[in-house]
Amino acid sequence: MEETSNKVILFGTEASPFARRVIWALKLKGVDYDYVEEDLSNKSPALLHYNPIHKKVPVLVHAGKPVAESAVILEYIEETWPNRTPLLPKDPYERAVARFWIAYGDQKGHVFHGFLTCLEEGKEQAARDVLETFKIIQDEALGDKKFFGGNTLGLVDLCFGWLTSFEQVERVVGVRVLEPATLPRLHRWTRDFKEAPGIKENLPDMEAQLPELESLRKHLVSSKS
Ligand SMILES: N[C@@H](CCC(=O)N[C@@H](CS)C(=O)NCC(=O)O)C(=O)O
Repeated sequence: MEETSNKVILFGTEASPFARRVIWALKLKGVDYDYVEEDLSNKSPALLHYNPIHKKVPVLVHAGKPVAESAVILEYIEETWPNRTPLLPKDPYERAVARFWIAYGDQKGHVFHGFLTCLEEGKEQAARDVLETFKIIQDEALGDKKFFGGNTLGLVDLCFGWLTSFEQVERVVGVRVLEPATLPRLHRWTRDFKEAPGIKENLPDMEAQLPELESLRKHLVSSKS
């Protein structure tokens, strides 16, 4: 029965930036879905069944069929519900540019991970590396536009949406990087993004995640040294 219905189910966690992108896309598109909050220390049989390769969230199940990997899920959502709040430009070249920046952000995951897990002596270098990446995102991807695609939100914004929680990461690490003085346009974008309809009502409660983020940093740092 479930296999043939058009039911949409999302497996995620509150703190996952990858799952959050998908939540925002579904909300902006007005797609009804059931949400399953996973415990990543005790993954459900359903998650392991639907994502046997990576065993990670998010997974979107539509009409009984699973789609994994957040960037792939976003494209699937855009192609399945193209007319409800388009999230990719119509022009093929502009679509290619959007895909380039989504891939760029994901390829730079190690820089952000390096910041979260830096040891005391590596803090300055880790902060410089993040700043350099943020500058590229600000100057080359965002430019003078309000959002990455222009005046309205798109998939690139959703993929960089986790930057709105970077302040909590900075607090846990003890260094500030994304500040108005150094990155004025990217900082302004984080404020506009947080205020945008569809996003504002669906932001993660990152203050509540602070203790978890603290212990994640401690765990990652201790397994490094
Ligand atoms: N490339 C994946 C990354 C997903 C990912 O790293 N998910 C994390 C949570 S933020 C996870 O499920 N981790 C569980 C694990 O690694 O076992 C995507 O874009 O969906």
